[in-house]
Amino acid sequence: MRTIIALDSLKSNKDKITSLVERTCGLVAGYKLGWPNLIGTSPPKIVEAIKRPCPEKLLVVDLKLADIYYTMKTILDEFPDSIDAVIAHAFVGRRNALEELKHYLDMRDIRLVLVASMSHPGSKDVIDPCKDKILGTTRQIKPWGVVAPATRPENIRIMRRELGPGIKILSPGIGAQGAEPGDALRAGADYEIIGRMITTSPDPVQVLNKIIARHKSILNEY
Ligand code: O7M
Repeated sequence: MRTIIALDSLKSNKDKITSLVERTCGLVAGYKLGWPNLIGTSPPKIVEAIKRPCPEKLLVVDLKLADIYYTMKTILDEFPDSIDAVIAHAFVGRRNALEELKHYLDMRDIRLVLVASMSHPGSKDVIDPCKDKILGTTRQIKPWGVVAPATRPENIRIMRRELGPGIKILSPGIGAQGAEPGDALRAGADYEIIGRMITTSPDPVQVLNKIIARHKSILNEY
């Protein structure tokens, strides 16, 4: 299972989230919860809406943290230990930020994922030109994973080559943003983060089955 469903379009509607999770739990690697799901509710409630029906799959909390350590920790203290991974921006750097964040998450047995490159064209303006510094910071922090875009598979190839096989690559940009399911896996990603293509479909299970068939055929090629 290589798909992580981004739940954004369901906002903080716990019934809709639980219903989608119940139908798709056996077909995915996990779920990604973001700010659109958290506004107007409390973190434990929305986490429970996913973890109760599907406790064994990854729950990635995408806060795109980009702050001093104290503030990042204060936000994360609101989340239960049942979350599996947290996403932060790599560009905040190590000292009084990612180093302490990694230590804090290690203590809670929660994995860290750093944003290394983004799927939208604006990533080329500021983030991508800092690639070498982002890679250097990533090597020092040793997160569980990084985010790199399916819309620019060459960036996934660079991350895989530079970071080696030990770091997971999570890749968004499929469907609504233009890349095809399997594009990121073919470039070396471990997981594809897919949102609207699944969550706004009248038949999410059928869409997922097609994605799984595509993933299988691509993984068989390699
Ligand atoms: O498939 P979509 O476009 O409906 O959703 C994509 C999800 O991936 C959505 O939750 C975005 O916030 C997220 N995302 C990107 O689209 N681009 C990025 O560069 C990074 C992310 C992301 O998940 O960062 C952690």
